[in-house]
Amino acid sequence: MTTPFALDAEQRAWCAELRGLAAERLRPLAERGEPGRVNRPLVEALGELGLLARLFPADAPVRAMELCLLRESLARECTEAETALALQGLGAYPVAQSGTPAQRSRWLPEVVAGRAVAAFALSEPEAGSDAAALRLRAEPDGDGWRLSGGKTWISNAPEADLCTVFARTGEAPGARGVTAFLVPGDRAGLSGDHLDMLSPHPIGSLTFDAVPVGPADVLGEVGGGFRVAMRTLDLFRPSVGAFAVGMARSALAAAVAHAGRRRAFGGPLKDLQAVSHQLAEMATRTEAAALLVYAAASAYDAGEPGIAGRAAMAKLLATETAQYVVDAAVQIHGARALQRGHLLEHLYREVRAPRVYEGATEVQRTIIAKELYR
Ligand code: COS
Repeated sequence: MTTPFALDAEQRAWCAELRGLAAERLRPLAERGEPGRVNRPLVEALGELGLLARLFPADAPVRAMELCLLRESLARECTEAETALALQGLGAYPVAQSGTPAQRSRWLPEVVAGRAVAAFALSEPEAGSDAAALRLRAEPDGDGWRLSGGKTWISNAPEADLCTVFARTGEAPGARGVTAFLVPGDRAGLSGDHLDMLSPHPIGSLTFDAVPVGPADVLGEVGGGFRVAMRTLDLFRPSVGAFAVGMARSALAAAVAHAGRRRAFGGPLKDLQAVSHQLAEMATRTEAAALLVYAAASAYDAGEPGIAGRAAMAKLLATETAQYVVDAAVQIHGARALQRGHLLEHLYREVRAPRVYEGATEVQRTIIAKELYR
């Protein structure tokens, strides 16, 4: 039986299989990709290996626990593969969640095959944490609208084949006037640029120059877009935590191996209590983060109440924990971990962004506090 407290034998075997696939099949493809650009062979491999199909099963809802185990396991061996999978999920989940049968049948099989690359376009230059302040205009035009304005820090932009775009359709203030649209990447008037980040990542900005959208492009209801975004984030936030747990486990394993091998002051580093206690703390906090992630994901799948708060707690604790664990692993390794190309040098750059994206740590605290007073 699956409990939030322990993975069952089948889950553990699947995680081991995923780590093997990540190390042997996906890592070589990731290494051949161009940093900062969508790696299409990698996304296609996620399709061919059936991993995207596990994310979007044909006749069943998306399972948070499945998503978390995928992300944690891939992250252990190949963060690029993890991220490519996660972005397909984030960009296309609003279609799975709120799309019409026509939208779903047009796009989901392509996403699952790894042939269509998806993006989730919520953030704007003037609206990040305060997502309801978004300004992208959807101005009425015939029976549809024209989108004008910009989005930024959009993963997979500007190369994505389909974008879930949140725009302001009405005069209603804040969250009320927002509508979600499914915009194909080749729609006239849509362009964009790449952004260069601390850790190379396919990410960019989108510019909308009177991009036409019609009723058939609406995801969910007109004026209901903010809920589409928030419900998507409720599913994905625990899984950002799972990504962080995967990185923490990888850093911890490297630190344990190094401290067992490296000699200083007449013995292995692990015999220094300063080091062994640090490893013990890293292991304990990683385990706590993993348990909170599994608990939030299990609660999501069981349809329990208070999901937004539990998702926020899981993301908050796991991403902050991973930052600590990776930093501590660097300290145990010393200068070698700072050398370009070292696993920990990579993780040190990679671990920073999850504390910011899909709601910064401070936003998660706001969500948790709001639920305390609900
Ligand atoms: N599920 C369903 N509906 C939700 C929801 C959820 N999890 N969270 C909020 N809503 C609804 C509310 O019920 C409310 O609807 P009504 O007006 O009908 O009552 C509406 O959305 C607005 O909610 P709220 O007032 O809580 O919104 P705020 O403007 O205060 O913003 C936060 C809430 C801060 C949580 C939101 O702006 C946020 O998540 N910010 C971070 C954005 C982010 O993660 N960006 C990353 C993009 S992807 S990298």
